[in-house]
Formats: sequence, structure tokens, C-alpha cells
Amino acid sequence: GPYGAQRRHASKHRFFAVELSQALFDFVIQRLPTQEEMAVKEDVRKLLERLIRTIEPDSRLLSFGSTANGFSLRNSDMDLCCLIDSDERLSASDMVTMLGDLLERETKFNVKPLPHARIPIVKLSLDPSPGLPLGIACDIGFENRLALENTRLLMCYAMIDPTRVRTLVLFLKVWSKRRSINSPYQGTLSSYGYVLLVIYFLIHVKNPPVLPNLQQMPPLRPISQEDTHIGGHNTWFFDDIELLRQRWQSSNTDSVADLLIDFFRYYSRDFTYNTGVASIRGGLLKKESKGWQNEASSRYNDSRERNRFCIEDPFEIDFNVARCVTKEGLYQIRGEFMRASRILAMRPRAVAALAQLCEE
Ligand code: 3AT
Ligand code: MG
Repeated sequence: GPYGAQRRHASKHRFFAVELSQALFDFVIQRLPTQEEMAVKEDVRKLLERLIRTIEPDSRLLSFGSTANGFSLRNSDMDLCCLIDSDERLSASDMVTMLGDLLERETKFNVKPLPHARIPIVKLSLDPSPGLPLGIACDIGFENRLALENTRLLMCYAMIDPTRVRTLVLFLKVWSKRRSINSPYQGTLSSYGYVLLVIYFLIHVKNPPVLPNLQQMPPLRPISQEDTHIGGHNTWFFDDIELLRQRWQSSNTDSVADLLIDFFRYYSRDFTYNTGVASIRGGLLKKESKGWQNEASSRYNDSRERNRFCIEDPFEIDFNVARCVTKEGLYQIRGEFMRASRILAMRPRAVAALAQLCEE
């Protein structure tokens, strides 16, 4: 009868979800960095720190981005930030120029200083060699404290529910790279942008939520303004994850596969790209309320407007993380969300489905 058909349907779906979840774990695990790769990167960081200290003895070189937040894949690049603890320090662009010269002289890296970029950095790379078959790519910036904090925020979210959050994020990173929609220079979205989309979805779209909103939880004790602000931006969030785990449990029991299917459905069908702003701090906001309507500005022609796709940075709330996404880029990204939804709706065998999703 009709109930039997419904039950068969539900049990078929469960079978697909179990199989797909397992395939997702396997897929991601195969692409994690090896112990050896992580050790090499740490050695590189130490070497660079020693060299920088010959210019600025009071400096520290810290890792941020994927090498520090738990969302790193094999051969991902390394993001490093130099903090200088003395009061009289050179400007970031002078540091970039000096460090560029020093590294050029003292190391085998290919060195490219970008002292005049919005965020001045030195780009470094090592070509592949037998010991390092994929080479290494690394960016060094200065005093980028907000990036260190947003790295820590993402790491905390990863720690709350490591299995589901990391599996989703890592899969989407591989998928977006293979489908060529992970390139801000070509009008699509950075990895950081995709991570924010996942976290936004897990906090604000899923009901019950998979993650709590760490930026809106009450602090344990009163905190002073200066402890919570960097350059005028409120960077406070609840970061005692051990305590959080004792006090907060998600009642959402969806499998990773269920979440992935819903993620693709939400961003292909439901997210309001024309008017909405995805904010992990504040939920779904309106472009209008942030002054982010996408009028073509005088400097950019139609295909290069700024606010086609809006993702609010967790701390720098005036900053649209997706501002590089062009009209074509957004069309491509949404097309990929739809394609992924379509593939998963056909419930093919899981391993084949992942291969097809990530087809280059
Ligand atoms: P990959 O493994 O390199 O693909 P990732 O997690 O390292 O991914 P990105 O390289 O995109 O991510 O970014 C590295 C860090 O730089 C993440 C964040 O702390 C900072 N960052 C990147 N893009 C932005 C942005 N648009 N606004 C603010 N911070 C950003
Ligand atoms: Mg990176």
C-alpha cells in the first residue's frame, strides 16, 4: 500500500545517505596532508622566522588559514603572518620589500614581494623536488591580527563537531577547486568564502542547528572593550570549546551526506542571492541594510560589480568576503550548486557520485 511505498522510499534514502557519508569520509581522508608534509611546513616556518628575526628581533611568525584551522588538504598553500612586538616598527610595505631582498639573497625560494597590494605580502614558492614532490607555496603578511582571529574562530567551529564540519568543508574545497570555482582572481570565491558558507548554513539554515553561534553566546565573565576589539572590530567569540561541549549538544542528527545534499539544495534554490547577505554572526541580512546593493559603480563595468554575492566577514563586518565574485562567476557557482544537487538527487552509487561531482 501507500505506506509501504513511503517506507521503501525512506529506507532507500537512508541506505544512500549511509553509503554516501562513508564515501565522503574516505574521500576526504585520502586527501589530508601527511605527517611528513606538516613537518616540512613547520620546518619552513621556523627557518623563515629565524631569517625575519635578523631584521626584526622581536618578531614572531605565525601560521593562519588552512594550515592552522583544521581545514587543510594535501599540498595546500601556507599562510604566515609576522607579528612584531616592538613599538617602533617598519610599515608592512617596507617590511615586505626588506624581507623580499633578504629571502632572495639567503634562500632557494622563488620570491615575489608585493609591497603595494591591499594587504602587502611576500609570495614564496619552492619548485617540486624529489623530497617535496609538489613544492611549496607560501604567503607572508604582516600584523594581520584579524586573519589570525578568524582562523581561530573557524578552528573552534571545526572542533565543536569535527567529523561533520571538517568532512563537509574539506569535500567542498576539493569540489570547488576541481570545478574551477575557487579562484577570486577569476571572479569566483575563495576557500575562506566557502568555509563561511558552510558555517552559515550549519548555524542559521539547519533546524535544529548543527553549530551554535559562538559570536552571540554570553561571555562567562565581564570583558573589557580593549580585550575584545582589534582595530575597531569586535573580535570576541566564545572560545572555551571544552566547556561548550559540556553545556551544548546539537540535537541535529543528520548525517554528513544529508547535510551535503541540503547544502547544495539550499545554495542552488533557496538562498536569496539578489537581496541577501550570509552572515555567520547575524544570520541572513539584507544587502540594503548594509548599503551593499549591487549598483554598478563608476570604476567597474557591469560584469565587475562588487556585491553580486554577499558574505559578511565575521569580524570586519563592512567587508564583503565575496566582493571579487563577478556576474559570470556567480552564474558559474550557482550552476555548479545546481549540477551537484541534480547528481545527488539521482542517488547513484556513492563512490561514482563523488567522482562525478568532482569531475574536472
Ligand atoms: P586553502 O587551503 O589555501 O585553499 P584557506 O583555508 O587557507 O584555503 P584562503 O587561502 O582562502 O583559505 O585564506 C587564508 C586565510 O586568509 C583565511 C582568512 O584568515 C584570510 N582571508 C582570506 N580571504 C579573506 C578575505 N576575503 N577576508 C578576510 N580574510 C581573508
Ligand atoms: Mg590558504
